[in-house]
Amino acid sequence: MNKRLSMVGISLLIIAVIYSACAAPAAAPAATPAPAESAATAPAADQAAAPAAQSGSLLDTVKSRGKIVCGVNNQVPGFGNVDANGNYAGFDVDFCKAVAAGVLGDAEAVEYRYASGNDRFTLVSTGEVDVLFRNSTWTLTRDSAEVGMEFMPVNFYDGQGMMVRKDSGIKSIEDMDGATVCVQSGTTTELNLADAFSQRGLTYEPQVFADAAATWEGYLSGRCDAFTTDKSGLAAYRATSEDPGSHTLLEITLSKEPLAPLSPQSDPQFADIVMWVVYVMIQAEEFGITSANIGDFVGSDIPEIQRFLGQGDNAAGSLYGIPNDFMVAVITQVGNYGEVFERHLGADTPFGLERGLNALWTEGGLQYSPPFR
Ligand SMILES: N[C@@H](CCC(=O)N[C@@H](CS)C(=O)NCC(=O)O)C(=O)O
Repeated sequence: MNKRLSMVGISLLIIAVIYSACAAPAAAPAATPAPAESAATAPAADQAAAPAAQSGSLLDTVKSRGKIVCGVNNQVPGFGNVDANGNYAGFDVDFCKAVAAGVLGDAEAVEYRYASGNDRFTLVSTGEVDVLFRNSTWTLTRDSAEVGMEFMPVNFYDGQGMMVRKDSGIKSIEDMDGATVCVQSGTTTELNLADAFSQRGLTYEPQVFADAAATWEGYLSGRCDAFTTDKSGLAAYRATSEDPGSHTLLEITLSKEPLAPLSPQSDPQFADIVMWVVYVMIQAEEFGITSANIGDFVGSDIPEIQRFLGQGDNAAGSLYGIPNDFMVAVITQVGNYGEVFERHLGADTPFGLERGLNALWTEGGLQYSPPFR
């Protein structure tokens, strides 16, 4: 990525100032006025722990620890959730596994850490997690050096939606003047909501909660006329609700929500590794390489495939301090992008999401990998 700054000390100092200036503990549930722009980027005051001491590279730390620490959601079925067996599972969780497979050769070598809406960025900037895969929107302010995080390629293109009860009679935002809306703190959602109503000259009353489950409960219990978040989150909550047919999504997308992984800005090499692991999954789908058929490709005599899989004397993973053929472990143990999408979100899941913007560029979508050359 571009911002290879070596100003870690300065950045951490600035972060410390942000912490003390933006003490906004998340109390749930509590109605609040429209949020300030800084709300989504400011690390929560209760997370102002000293940065984790890191000597050497993050890659060295991960190798000697023998696992990666991956920040994830545990409240969004399909993306990041704890399954009936107590295991983390979902689309984002599989990307944690892919990084572990690529770096350590073992997709299970992951320590999961729940990252809430309010503490997720602090966990990254202080190095408490090596990487964060948690439906987090890439924005200018979040990406700034002051916050100390590096965004990697978008693994899910999303947009904000609005859910209402079918019998409410609400058909559009214009029908919502004076409505009460359940929304989660520390999110872009909260900020976009304020924009959506003010741009239309409408009023609304936000009911702000600290996590997704409480926000959803607030809506279900009738405290709000509507529930707003990323459309992926709305699909997840509606599909797993008791009566999915009683809720409807307004036909509007309020924002762009490019959801992307993050890692500490202090270690560009590790950020690059995460980036190329994501691209491996996208490129593998473009080549038609899956977890089931990768054996047919490993010995290929096609130069492009040899380069992609780090075969022969092609330098690949070795340039980053990981196994030259790290892609083989990623694809074998986790699968390509399309496999992961279908496994957790596709037609055979309760969510039945279409690929849409998340189709490959060759299929009219936005998922595109730079060349492995
Ligand atoms: N993409 C938006 C919203 C992400 C978000 O936090 N969504 C909520 C509602 S689905 C969520 O995941 N909550 C989970 C939690 O609180 O643990 C952002 O980055 O701010």
